[in-house]
Amino acid sequence: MKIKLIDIPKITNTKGNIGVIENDTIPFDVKRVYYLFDVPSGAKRGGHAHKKLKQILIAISGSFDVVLKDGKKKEVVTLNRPDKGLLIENNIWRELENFSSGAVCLVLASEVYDEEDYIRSFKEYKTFVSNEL
Ligand code: T46
Repeated sequence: MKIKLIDIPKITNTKGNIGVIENDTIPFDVKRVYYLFDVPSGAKRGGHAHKKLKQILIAISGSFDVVLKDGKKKEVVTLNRPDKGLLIENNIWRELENFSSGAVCLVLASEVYDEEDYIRSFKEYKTFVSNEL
């Protein structure tokens, strides 16, 4: 599985930095932005795949691990920098865990929220991707 980390352009300054995301920074048009915050210690998020949705995850603050599965392989990516975005394509299973205290996960999404786009059972996901191949 190819892990795609996107460099988010930044404007650095001794008074603090600015990260800037514009149309050409990411490979899709953003239709929704949401963020995970106040995640309790030990909590796990995700545990699903999307049929169509693509997303970029950014650790705006703190850190967390993203476990990615494509039905064959598993990869773990630690996000801990606000200038790196992890691209998660459609049809990829994801789990988020090991959130640090105060971690904030910003998500840029290619689609509006649609529960019909979720595959929330790993068994169903395995069947779905094997039919896609
Ligand atoms: C993902 C990871 C990183 C909405 O109504 N609108 C929204 O835009 C979102 C994201 C969620 N919801 C509702 C759906 C559920 O009733 O909020 C509830 C919790 O959602 P979920 O269990 O999907 O949350 P996470 O943190 O496990 O997953 C979310 C995204 O849903 C998912 O696409 O990749 O963050």
